[in-house]
Amino acid sequence: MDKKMIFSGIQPSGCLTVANYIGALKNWVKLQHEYHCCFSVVDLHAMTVRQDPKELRKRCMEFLVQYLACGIDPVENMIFFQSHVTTHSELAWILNCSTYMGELQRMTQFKDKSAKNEDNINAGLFTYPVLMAADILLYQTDLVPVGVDQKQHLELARDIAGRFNGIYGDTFKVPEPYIAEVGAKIMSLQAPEKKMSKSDDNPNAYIALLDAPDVIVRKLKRAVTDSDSLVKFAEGKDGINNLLTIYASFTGEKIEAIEARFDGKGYGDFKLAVAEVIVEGLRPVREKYEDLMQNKDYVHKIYTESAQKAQAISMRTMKKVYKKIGFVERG
Ligand code: ATP
Ligand code: LTN
Repeated sequence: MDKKMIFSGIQPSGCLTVANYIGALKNWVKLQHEYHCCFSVVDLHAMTVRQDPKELRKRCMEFLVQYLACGIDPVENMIFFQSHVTTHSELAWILNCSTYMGELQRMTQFKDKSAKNEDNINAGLFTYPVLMAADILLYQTDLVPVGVDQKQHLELARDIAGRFNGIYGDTFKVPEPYIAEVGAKIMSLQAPEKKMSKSDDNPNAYIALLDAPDVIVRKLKRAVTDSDSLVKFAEGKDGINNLLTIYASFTGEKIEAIEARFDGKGYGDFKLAVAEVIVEGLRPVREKYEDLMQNKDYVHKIYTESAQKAQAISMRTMKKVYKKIGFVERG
């Protein structure tokens, strides 16, 4: 039987962090052999906030290379830039006409991002989840591995698919989220009641995948914790809970086992140990990244061939959609 389908993407804003790694990339790597996967650098989504063109182009490439450096296998999976596959924008328009303003007004990411970008609350920021629905539905996706912050967008994608299918007949597969039990919401190192975000203005709030080991140690030492000294997962200890979660995600250990190991030790020792598991966990990523950045032809081949495949696969859905809604068939 054919493998089931996965689609996921990350927008090229800021720099990839351990939160993106734990919440998304690590799960992509885990699921990539069991499923047929599309992993995209969703550059069209990045346009919803102002970008410097030169910077954006550079960052898009760095993101794609980091996907590969994390261990995504480009032979078995498709890895491409969203803008290279024209069907994403095409389907987004159609789905825009099947989505209600009220649904989009409820999206918490829209509310958060409009508060942060008061001078640029553009229509794209508002319809962002519709483009995300198009990304997913184009490939008849079964499963979408994301962090918990994307759950609401995914529910909207399911609603849009269900509504469209109800009106026009079976067209889209209704996708399921894949949200890991541990690490679905990694918190900021500086304000642990807020999620870690890759475009945080304060670089001490996150660990970037490409941070040097001494930078990782320094950021961990500065991480905000609490005033007692127990390394224990508990209510009111957001900072320590977060560090325990990061440690557990990198080592695969249970939280209780980590607590037992650090019983009687202070936060200083624990923070250094967290830094060490991150440094070791990211070492192969950093090394592979450096290597791939020297190999631009190889990377070019991967994203070009992947985009061609993705265009062909998604075109099948597009044809079906145009037929169902009553457009005249292309000659
Ligand atoms: P930005 O700050 O630029 O909005 P972000 O850090 O929120 O970015 P996204 O591009 O929105 O990152 O998300 C990429 C993927 O990483 C998504 O699957 C998202 O759910 C996941 N993710 C983002 N932040 C976290 C987090 N703090 N913990 C776990 N997963 C996360
Ligand atoms: N909105 C997502 C990025 C994204 C995405 C997708 C994730 C765009 N299209 C399709 C999964 C599937 C975010 O993380 N901000």
